Amino acid sequence: STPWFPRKMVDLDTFADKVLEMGEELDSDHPGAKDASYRARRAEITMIAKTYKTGQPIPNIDYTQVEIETWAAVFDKLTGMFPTHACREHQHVFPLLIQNCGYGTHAIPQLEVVSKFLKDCTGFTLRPVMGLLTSRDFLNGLAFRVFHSTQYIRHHSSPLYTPEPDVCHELLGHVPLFANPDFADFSQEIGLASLGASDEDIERLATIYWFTVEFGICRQGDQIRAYGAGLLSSFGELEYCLSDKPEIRAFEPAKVAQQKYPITEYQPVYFVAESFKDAQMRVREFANSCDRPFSVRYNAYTESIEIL
Ligand code: H2B
Ligand code: FE
Repeated sequence: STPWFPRKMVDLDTFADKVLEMGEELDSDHPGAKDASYRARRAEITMIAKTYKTGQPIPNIDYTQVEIETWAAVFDKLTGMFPTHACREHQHVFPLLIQNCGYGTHAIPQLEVVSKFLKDCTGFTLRPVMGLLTSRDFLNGLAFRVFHSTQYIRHHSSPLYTPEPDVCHELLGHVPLFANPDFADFSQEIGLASLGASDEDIERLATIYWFTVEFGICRQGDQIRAYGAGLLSSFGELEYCLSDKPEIRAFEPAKVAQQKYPITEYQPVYFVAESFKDAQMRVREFANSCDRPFSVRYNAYTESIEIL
């Protein structure tokens, strides 16, 4: 039988309190685990995600000076590398985010402003989330052009490290790409394939997501550049991924889906996309090979899924 899946945008409201780990408690190896005031601050911020409902504006956060300094440290390091390491789509959008969304060293951009900007560019919107969702829930959101975004920031003790997504990762890594129409189509394609998919197919799609949206690299003329958010938000791995150390293979979804990967170390293997359009067509082909007794289409007028 087909697993339940969201049919309407409002169905995403049911994901809010289904977070995996680190929603409210932190792992013992998290840099903020022993800092009671950090944990209290997080609880305050994740409250927004816990009670958020479709269609509401995302409340702004009054970020503290310490939080802004953490952001500034990450922002400075990464923006210094973007011109030589980020793909052209990321570089095209970044100045627009500075102009329109308050990107800069002196403030952490607000999700509501960024969400409105993305909506104008590609129809993508952000939804605040308390922590990690299951792969199924997270990918299902993409079918609606909804990206679940954390709103809290990493612990100030190690600004260049985080074991989980935080606003730096979302805003500097993911957001610029979701403003690109081809990348938005590509991401939604993975989301649509995940609706009602078997657990095995969810695992395969999550692996494809990992090697593209998180750790993807792409060919750009005679160069290779990063487009994955895990790379674009990691000072160390952004340098490493374009060095001669890792292995680089062509992006073929059926093969990518089988690839094992570490989550706490740099990736030993990356897959290079020829373009987002090409990657989207390949994922669509892959999705057609998955066993699902129906196909789906997103109706943007009604914000709902049609079953074909
Ligand atoms: N949840 C959240 N909140 N952010 C993510 O980036 C994320 C997630 N990634 N759940 C998912 C899992 C990803 O690793 C794949 C789809 O499993
Ligand atoms: Fe991410």
